Amino acid sequence: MSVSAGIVQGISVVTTTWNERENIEELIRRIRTTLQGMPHEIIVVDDSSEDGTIEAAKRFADLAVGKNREGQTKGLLFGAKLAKFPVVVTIDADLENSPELIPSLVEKLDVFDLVVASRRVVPRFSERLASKTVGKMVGVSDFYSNFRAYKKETLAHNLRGGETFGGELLVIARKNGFKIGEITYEPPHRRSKPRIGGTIRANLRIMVASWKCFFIYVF
Ligand SMILES: Nc1nc2c(ncn2[C@@H]2O[C@H](COP(=O)(O)OP(=O)(O)OP(=O)(O)O)[C@@H](O)[C@H]2O)c(=O)[nH]1
Ligand SMILES: [Mg+2]
Repeated sequence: MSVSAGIVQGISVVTTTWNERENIEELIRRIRTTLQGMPHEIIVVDDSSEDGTIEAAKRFADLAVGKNREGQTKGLLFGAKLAKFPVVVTIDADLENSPELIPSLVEKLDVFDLVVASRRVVPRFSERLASKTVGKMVGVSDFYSNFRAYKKETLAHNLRGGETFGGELLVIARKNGFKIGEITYEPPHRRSKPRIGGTIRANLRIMVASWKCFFIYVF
């Protein structure tokens, strides 16, 4: 991995889970293979999954913590606060974010404070709308991609909106003047049953989240 040693003394990879037992072992194995030779830790924040995700995570992760279900934003922040390295990578647990891209993401922290891995095609209507509005404001084409590398100091200490898809972390970093960059990637096929809800429910929830993010950005 050709990341300058000054920036990367180690990487804390944080994932949040809700019923991801079938994916967590493979996710962790692929992260470890990608980061072998580089100091790293893997932190799983589980929102009270009913399928035994936490037990599986405890076997493979460096740290696996369970808590009440509060959504991805709070989960990622909760995990980031436990991180021991100065670089925090956040990644979905559903294998739609290829762990093999972590080095390319982290490399860009040479230039930026926060780097987003944006999908080349954003699937949902509500996500495309968000990317054209709040996404434009913060400068990323995939506003709700939580496959990101953060310098630890860019992570918000206090949340304001109660938004649950990770958008607020991006907005607060931008408001605090941090430089945000992106890489783009071709994601694998999406699974048929996303944990955040079916088409109508997910689109509605995402649109509400986008309004919250817009207001947080403006006020
Ligand atoms: N902490 C926490 N994580 C969640 C919750 N809901 C989903 N997640 C996790 O967030 C990640 C993304 O969830 P998905 O349901 O795949 O949502 P998505 O990636 O926006 O949707 P798709 O693109 O259709 O996969 C996965 O790692 C989930 O396990 C939740 O309520 N709390
Ligand atoms: Mg997903």
